[in-house]
Amino acid sequence: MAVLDQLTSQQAITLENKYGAHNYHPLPVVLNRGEGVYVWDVEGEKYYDFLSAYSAVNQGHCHPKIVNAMVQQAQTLTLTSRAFYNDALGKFEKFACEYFNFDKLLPMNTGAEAVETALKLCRKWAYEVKGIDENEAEIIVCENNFHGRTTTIISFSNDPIARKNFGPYTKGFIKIDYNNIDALEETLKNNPNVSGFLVEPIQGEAGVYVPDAGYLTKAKALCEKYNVLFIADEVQTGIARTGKLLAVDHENVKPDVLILGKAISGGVYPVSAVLANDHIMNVIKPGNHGSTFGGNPVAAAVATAALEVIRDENLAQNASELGDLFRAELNKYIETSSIVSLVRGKGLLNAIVINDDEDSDTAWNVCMSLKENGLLAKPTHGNIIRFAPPLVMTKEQLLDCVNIITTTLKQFEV
Ligand code: IF1
Repeated sequence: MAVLDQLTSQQAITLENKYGAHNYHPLPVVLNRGEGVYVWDVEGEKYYDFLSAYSAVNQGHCHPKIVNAMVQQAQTLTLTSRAFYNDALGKFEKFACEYFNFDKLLPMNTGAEAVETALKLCRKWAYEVKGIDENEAEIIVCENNFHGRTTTIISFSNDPIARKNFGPYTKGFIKIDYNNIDALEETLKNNPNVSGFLVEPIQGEAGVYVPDAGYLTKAKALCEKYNVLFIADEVQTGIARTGKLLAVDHENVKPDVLILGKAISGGVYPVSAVLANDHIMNVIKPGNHGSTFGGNPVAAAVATAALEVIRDENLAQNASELGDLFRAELNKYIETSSIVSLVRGKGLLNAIVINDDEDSDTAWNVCMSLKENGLLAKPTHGNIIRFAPPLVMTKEQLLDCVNIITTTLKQFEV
């Protein structure tokens, strides 16, 4: 079979199963086109995308402005490595620093790499600025976190599937309950070697778990009190997804270290970044850190365009309004539903909890039916379904989707 032949869905699935490592369990749909809030499968069926590649495609599929920026740059210069300067990176760094109000940016490619970068930055700051004894620095993380899949990051995960048989694990992390300010204070008080607090402003993988109002503000204040870096992982929550540019903006909290990925490129190209002010970022010196592709000209052009789209199309505002509408409409349905117990989230990062235990396959079956009815979503943790459409959705489209979702759920009521 020639690679360029049009495959049927079943052929494409069979190929992946035979030649690809089995590190995912995808919904059985094979996509080959996307535009805005829609994707199409190889048989031509059209779907609303309610995952947005885990919040990477906030600007909608194949946004012409972002794709055009990529094509233009790709025809001019794609990669120099950081052994030489290129004329795109500095412009992007200035643009992003002004956009997010930080002194400096360190460019990487994937979310996990940006998290690793932030951890290294925090440790070096601990030794060279805070004055912790070498190899003694600790970083506080939260139970049920998701920060990526590198060996260090999975060392402080508590998901057995992500972690088991990948040891030995990296030391230097203390895990505390999420959304528990007393646990944070207690840990800071008892551990003078703590130099950072790494936190997701909303826990995505845990099932879109939104902390109490004030949690992030209080956590930031505690970090200041104990001279500890507040490190916000906004890889999933950032770039307008929750109805503000950053999820920390809901509480006007300014992180010491900001981690961005996914939608900073509109899902067009892998781009991630760590931002911090000079007194922190300046501990990084030549040779300490880097990446062949990090900060390449295509990434710089794509990310600049992606951030422009967020601003020019008021996507944070749209996410906020549509998110309120989505939860209000679903709450109306839930009042009389025997199958869904709640909807939660912020902006267009939402989840419903199915009235079932984590081992049940109801959420998977609901997602299969949603697919039959023209909407793609994926379960997380067995009984939770995440709903995260592109932020370029219109109100009419959202109401159409609410209709698909509630009609589908009704089929599962007993
Ligand atoms: C997968 C979840 C989403 C992230 C945060 C860093 C990263 C992620 C807060 C790493 C990545 C992903 C990756 C994805 C599933 C996914 C996910 F379900 F696990 F939680 F988005 F909802 N920090 N999140 O959420 O970024 O290295 O992947 O670029 O397939 O593993 P990455």
